[in-house]
Amino acid sequence: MSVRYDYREDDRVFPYPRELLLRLYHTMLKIRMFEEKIIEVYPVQDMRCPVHLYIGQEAVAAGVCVNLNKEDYIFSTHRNHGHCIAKGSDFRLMMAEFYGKKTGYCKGKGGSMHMVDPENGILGTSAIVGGGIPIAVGTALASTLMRDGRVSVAFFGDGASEEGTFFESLNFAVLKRLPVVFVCENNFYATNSPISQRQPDPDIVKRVEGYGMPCVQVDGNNVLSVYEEAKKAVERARAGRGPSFIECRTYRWRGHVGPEEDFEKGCRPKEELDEWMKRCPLKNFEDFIVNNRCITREGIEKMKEELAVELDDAIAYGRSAPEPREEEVFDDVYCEE
Ligand SMILES: Cc1ncc(C[n+]2csc(CCOP(=O)(O)OP(=O)(O)O)c2C)c(N)n1
Ligand SMILES: [Mg+2]
Repeated sequence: MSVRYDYREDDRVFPYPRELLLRLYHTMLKIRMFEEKIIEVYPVQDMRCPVHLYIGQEAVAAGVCVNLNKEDYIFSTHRNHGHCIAKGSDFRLMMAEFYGKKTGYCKGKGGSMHMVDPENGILGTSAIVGGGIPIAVGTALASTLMRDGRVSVAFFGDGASEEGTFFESLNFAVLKRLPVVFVCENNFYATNSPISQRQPDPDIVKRVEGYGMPCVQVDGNNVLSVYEEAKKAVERARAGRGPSFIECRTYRWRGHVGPEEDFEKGCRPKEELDEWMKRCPLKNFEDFIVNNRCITREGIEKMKEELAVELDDAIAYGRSAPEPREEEVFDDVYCEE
């Protein structure tokens, strides 16, 4: 990290305002508890869409999105819950979508992988690996032409950084100095393939450097490191100085898809997870803010209790919401006559 954050001044943990630290923590906690709730309810089998859980990666979504305005755009992937929550999506409407209900974000037609929440700048998340990256470049081009001052952020994984669209998007964004931030969450796996078996060099940032934009690799489990780099990138984009690339090194705790762990199936070594769990983005940051007297442990417990109530309410809402009707199946579907 380039800045120190180890002492206090009044209500700041130098140089950060207390309010910012609490907001970052609260966002990560929301994401963690949302995913844990899905793990709890999923075995009942009334939530039928596939879910790709974000536990372990919370610091990336929280650290980036705190720098964005409601109007700014984000694009995400099959693993999108954290990004949507950090950008402001509503628990109830997310859960209703996951239960396939009419009041969900896509009227029950998208499920977890295909979230759309335009009010919060989420024009779409795509399960097509790498699919969101050129679309973010497209909205950034639109923002430049319309001078609307918006920034676009593309979140994607290490696997997506191996798609052709990724490289084409980087080139065009640099060429046109577009207000876009590329955030690659390198969790070292694309489904069950480790990056060591896919790339001669696991540093994604090195492959991007030649495109001529600021590129940085950060500890994706340290929310303040992510925050600092994202802040610079967003400011740069907003000032019309072009795109940036951030590689966030992190790790997903659950299997690629579904609520279970995948170690017993032989997908990855358990020791690897154990190492990453010691670097839990939430727990470590919680200790940091408590030790710096931003909040007490009781204050944290209160936050957790409030979120637990909200999540129970969202599950009840999702379960009891009306089903879409059969005659609505082609509504909002665009096709040539
Ligand atoms: C174009 C395309 N190719 C393959 C797939 C199948 N697929 C779904 S997720 C995934 C892995 C993606 O890995 P990564 O980008 O690292 O994201 P992560 O799951 O680690 O978050 C693959 C290959 C797909 N959905 N789309
Ligand atoms: Mg990955």
